[in-house]
Amino acid sequence: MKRQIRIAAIHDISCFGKCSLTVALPIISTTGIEVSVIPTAVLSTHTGGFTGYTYRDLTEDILPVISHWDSIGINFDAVYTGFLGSYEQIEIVSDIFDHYKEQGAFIVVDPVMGDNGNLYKIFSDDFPEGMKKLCQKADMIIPNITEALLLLNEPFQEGPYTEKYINELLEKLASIGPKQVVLTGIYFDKDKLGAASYDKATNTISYALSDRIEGYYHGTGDVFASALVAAILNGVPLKRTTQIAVDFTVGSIYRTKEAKTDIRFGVNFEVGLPELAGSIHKI
Ligand code: PXL
Repeated sequence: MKRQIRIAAIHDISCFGKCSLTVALPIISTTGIEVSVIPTAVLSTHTGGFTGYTYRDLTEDILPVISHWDSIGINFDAVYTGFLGSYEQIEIVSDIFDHYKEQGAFIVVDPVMGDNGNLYKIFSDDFPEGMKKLCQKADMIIPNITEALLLLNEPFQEGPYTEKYINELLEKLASIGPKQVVLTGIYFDKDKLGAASYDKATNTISYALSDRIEGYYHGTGDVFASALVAAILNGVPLKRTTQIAVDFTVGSIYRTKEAKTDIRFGVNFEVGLPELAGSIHKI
């Protein structure tokens, strides 16, 4: 059997509400990849729409975890980061990137910062600048439109978008540093919604669109990014990877809408896991 791919996922654990590590672990593991985790904080729920959640910051534990791993000779094929709780955590993660890049790890940053034109309330105004520094070190970044415009320090634009606008955004994002950019939340008309990908090496842009399902569902960015990371590390080409991640996310939203689940509770991605694994290993 081939050597198993191993990644380190650095996100918070929101104990209820299906996002960050509670989606990254099952989604990536189901595709045959080993996932080690560095929890950056433990919250009773995510911060989107709940009040009164607990928040235990784990910043002080991050570097000791890495030191222990080093002492037993653990290395990684990739490092995947999402929600980070503070500017200080960004700086620590930046050093972790340097450490694992030296060992040849592929670095993926989902610059989780906001949605619908707004920076999440818990972040200070300098947070996007810090996230941009992380993106400079990444091989791949996965922003939504809000996060892309925060990274580029440009005002939020409502869609529908033109291809020209999206293509320019992709190129500007790639000029920050990453070789591959996947931009979510793009639409050219009101019926279809999806993601665009850009591969700097081949100068290729492609779109992966699906029927739009009305409504905002929490955690879909993490579901999408985790499926994307799973497929790309399993060797699926970027264009197909993006379509797989779109289809998996849309299926998850569809089931959740049908069940009339509270939108804060996260989406039913679990039922789609066998199909995700199948579509990744079919190639
Ligand atoms: O889904 C992104 C995310 C992850 N973790 C926490 C969050 C959010 C978005 O609000 O609050 C704690």
